Amino acid sequence: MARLRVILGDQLSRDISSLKDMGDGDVVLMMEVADEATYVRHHQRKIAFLFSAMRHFATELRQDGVSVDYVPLDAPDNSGSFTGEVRRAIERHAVDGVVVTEAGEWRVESMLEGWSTLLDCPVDIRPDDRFLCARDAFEDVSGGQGKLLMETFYRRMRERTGYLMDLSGKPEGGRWNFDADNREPLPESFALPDRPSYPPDGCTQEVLALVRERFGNHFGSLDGFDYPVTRAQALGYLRWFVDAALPSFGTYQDAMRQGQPLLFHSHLSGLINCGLLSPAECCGMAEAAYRSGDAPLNAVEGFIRQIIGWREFIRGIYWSQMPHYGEKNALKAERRLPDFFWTGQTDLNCLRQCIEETRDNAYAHHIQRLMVLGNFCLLAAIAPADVQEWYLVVYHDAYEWVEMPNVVGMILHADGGLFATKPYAASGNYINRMSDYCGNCRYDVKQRTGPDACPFNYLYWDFVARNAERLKGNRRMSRTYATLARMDEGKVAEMRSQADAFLESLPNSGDY
Ligand code: FAD
Ligand code: DLZ
Ligand code: SF4
Repeated sequence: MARLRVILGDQLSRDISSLKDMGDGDVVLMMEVADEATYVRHHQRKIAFLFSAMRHFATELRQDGVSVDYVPLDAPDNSGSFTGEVRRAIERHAVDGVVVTEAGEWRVESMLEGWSTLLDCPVDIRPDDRFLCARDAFEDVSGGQGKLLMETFYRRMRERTGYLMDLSGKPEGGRWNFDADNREPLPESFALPDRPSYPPDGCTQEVLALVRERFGNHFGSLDGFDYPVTRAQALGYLRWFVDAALPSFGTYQDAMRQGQPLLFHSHLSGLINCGLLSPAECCGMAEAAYRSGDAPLNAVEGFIRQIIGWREFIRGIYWSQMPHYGEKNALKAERRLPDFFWTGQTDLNCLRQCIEETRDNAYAHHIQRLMVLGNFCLLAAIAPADVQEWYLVVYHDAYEWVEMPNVVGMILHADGGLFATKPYAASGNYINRMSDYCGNCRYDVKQRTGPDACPFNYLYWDFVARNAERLKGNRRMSRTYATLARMDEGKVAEMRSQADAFLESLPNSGDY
């Protein structure tokens, strides 16, 4: 019985469940389809990265003797959709069934679930065991029905996986979490390591030309594209990160530096999310560096927490809350996304830097996404649907399962605090402490009102005052509300009216 093994663009792992027990006559189907590139208009670099990684993965499968049917975007008769291509492949290969690993996103999972009826063919949908917490184990690991806390989930994940546990079953170093050691700004003279670069080979150059031709009007730039796109390159990049950047990753995890988008961050998210690297091997290599004395505990614990903690937790939130999670809007945010998110044309230097880096690299690190861009969207009450679309479009690692909870829950508090104990709202003071952006800005981060005042300052107090009814009962906000209560009423009114005027002045055409 021959079966069609379907591999989606974020399933580029040799040991994925859909490739297990391959039999004679089985064919792997991979397809570049216009629907996936355009259901939101993804950043050009994201499309190029994924198509190149897919093409290289197909080549490697063929080198291993696997029969692969690869449908390029410009193939004649390409129907442009997953369902259309699976239908055509079933006809081409006369297979008796389809095998596929569950999809990362609800949207695509619904398609897979419809195939057996629509295509009149048995479809075996298998669990995605590359994740360390299965979808149906999330409720149990996260502690059931009560408040969902990442820290509770993370500790259980440490126990389940054994990462950084000592022989007596206690956390290494006597603490679960070394986050308090990981909030240093970067000293001015601190040297950054040189990153490896992977110049495009012939295959990637063809993909770059295709993307320029078909999606050249999408956001972002392809200039200087040098991502790893093969399994070997991805492994080499992980090795480089663990040896050269991981030792300082923890301490400077929250720092931002103008013109330096990556600092000590791993840049591994895209490689993990598309399957070229497994979360387990990333954590394993990092833990080995700690055990051999090559990386300190605060760095290794911080990195492993991002992966077995945040990444897995976020995925659990997504699947436990879909299909209506994206519609949440607890703070009733209705403003359209300002155009400068697409053009970078703003005189707020922190935003300009983060948007320009996003445009050039399809990357910004976590604190830029959370505390600069996300913080602005929260303070300015940008509609969650607009913010979700922007984050899904602009980052090379963006898939709805990871983007949506980070936007809806983490930055916008639109789910009313399902897992965040308080909104991540901050004034310009935080950005000034963690970056050198303010020194190069036309605004004065110390001023709260007046033409030179940092907009993050008056927007912050406007946000606090506007949401008082909902947030002042939150114990973690009590100091903020006590400060607001002590402020001169006239000063608060001045900040609020300046916030209104500033927000009203932002063009938002809705186009990109
Ligand atoms: P590092 O700082 O080196 O961290 C190591 C790894 O930890 C990452 O590669 C990633 O796999 C994981 N990780 C860290 N934080 C998170 C998190 N909050 N959620 C999930 N995984 C995490 N990450 C995505 O992979 N795709 C997204 O679409 C995405 N959208 C985001 C949107 C917002 C609003 C925010 C605040 C965060 C988002 N993140 C997303 C999480 C995080 O910002 C990125 O994973 C990280 O910046 C990727 O860079 P890195 O690989 O250098 O990460
Ligand atoms: C993101 C993306 C893009 C742009 N193009 C394709 C594609 O042509 N073929 C494909 O198999 N996957 C693509 N992807 C990734 C899918 O969107 C991703 O696999 C699903 O979102 C998972 O649910
Ligand atoms: Fe951003 Fe305000 Fe600093 Fe300017 S002064 S960079 S707007 S935080």
